[in-house]
Amino acid sequence: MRKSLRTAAVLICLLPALARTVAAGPYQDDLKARRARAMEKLGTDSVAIFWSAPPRVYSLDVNYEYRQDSNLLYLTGIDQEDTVLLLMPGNPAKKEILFVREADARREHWNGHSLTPKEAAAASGVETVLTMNQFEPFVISTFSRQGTPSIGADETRAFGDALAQGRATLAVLLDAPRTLSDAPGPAGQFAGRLRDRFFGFHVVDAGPILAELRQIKTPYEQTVLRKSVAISSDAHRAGMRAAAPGKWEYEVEAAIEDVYLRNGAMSWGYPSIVGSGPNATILHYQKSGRQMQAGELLLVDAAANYQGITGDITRTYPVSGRFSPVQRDVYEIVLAAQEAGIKAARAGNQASAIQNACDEVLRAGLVKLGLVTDATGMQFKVWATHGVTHWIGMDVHDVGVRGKALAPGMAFTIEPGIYVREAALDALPKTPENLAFIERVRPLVQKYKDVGVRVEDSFLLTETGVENLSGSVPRTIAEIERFLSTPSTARR
Ligand SMILES: [Mn+2]
Repeated sequence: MRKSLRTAAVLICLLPALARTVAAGPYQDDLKARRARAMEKLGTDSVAIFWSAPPRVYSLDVNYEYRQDSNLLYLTGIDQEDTVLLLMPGNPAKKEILFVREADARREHWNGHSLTPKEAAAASGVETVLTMNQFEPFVISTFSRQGTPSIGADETRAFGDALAQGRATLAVLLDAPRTLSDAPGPAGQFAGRLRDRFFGFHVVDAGPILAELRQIKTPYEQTVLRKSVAISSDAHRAGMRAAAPGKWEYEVEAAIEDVYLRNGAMSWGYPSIVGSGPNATILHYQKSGRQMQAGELLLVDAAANYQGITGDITRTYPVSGRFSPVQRDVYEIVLAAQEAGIKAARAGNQASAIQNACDEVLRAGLVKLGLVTDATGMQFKVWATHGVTHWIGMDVHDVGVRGKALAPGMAFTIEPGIYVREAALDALPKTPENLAFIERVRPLVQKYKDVGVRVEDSFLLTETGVENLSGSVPRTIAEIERFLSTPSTARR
């Protein structure tokens, strides 16, 4: 009796300490605020369910490095398999419920520690954490309006009333079907099974709500983004130091990714693109298997995933340290296009204003080089083949609301490029106009053949204007040539 009293006293002392670990710091505060904003948009008649990503097989019994679902990571910060977040904005107290996998000594011996509910609560700031074996019973009791003993029978009453009145909503992340015969994804299938058994609700896609939230970076996310892009910028400078005639593309890739890991990045944000000579004209070249030759350009598109946020940076530079006149011609157009894009990146403008500003410079420049004969139309897209801006964040091509005007907190790239590939002419439909065009530009294509240039930086729009987060990586011809001519040990 005495002993158990003492235990009780110890427990009482521990409780306030526990409560403190549940709101552990600025990251947890930010995660809470993200969930609160999501719940505000979901409304009190809804329940939203977010699942962790499944593990992906690399080969046989080896998996790829685990990559958490971006939306779950955005809402919880939990980078662990078998995790589900359930939001019930109508509950009086327990609006957020996290489910994590049960302890398993054998699995943890092989694969490492799993977060206990207490640890998951501290990491995410979600106060109510249950184990995965309670997930289905929780959902069934909620949708059958039986009350949910695991969090208190009264908690889910508002949702039960909404179900009874036929106005409840189930929000999950639905994949856009490519064809009507495509099976829905796991979340869609789960929603379908619930609809087969229960009534009074309709299913909505939570994707647009998350896209809208993720498009505006919180101050906490902005700090992480700055750090992430700073690591990637260091990595690009290390790559520039590693490039030289006779070196292999993979040596540059190794120098870049070395910087990621040394600075505590989780991984790359996307596989590094390191393309020399003709490979510079392959947009997603990933083999990094070629030996660089003197006189060629090297195009490097690479960025780290640091704490779940990735920037996006591309630099193109001469392997021998100096641009040839032909390379310089193309580089100057691309750089001028990027400058025009940066000027258009103002709050209130559409993202399409950036695209249009870049396009105008690219088109005029290509006309001047003779690679384009039509000074007004879209012919220049033969050489400037991709869009010049996209959102960045948890995903390198991050989610956002189409058509929403640029606003403080938005982060994006500006990345014009020109790629002169002889094969691009062969791919044109053989119309009389195209045949005339091919005839006229053929000699210029010979002159500029295999020149691929992209200049890409990561930008953040703030209250004071647009900020180039990767501006420390040499970018102008003068900056690049100066950097590459400085002895390696002195280049920083
Ligand atoms: Mn990009």
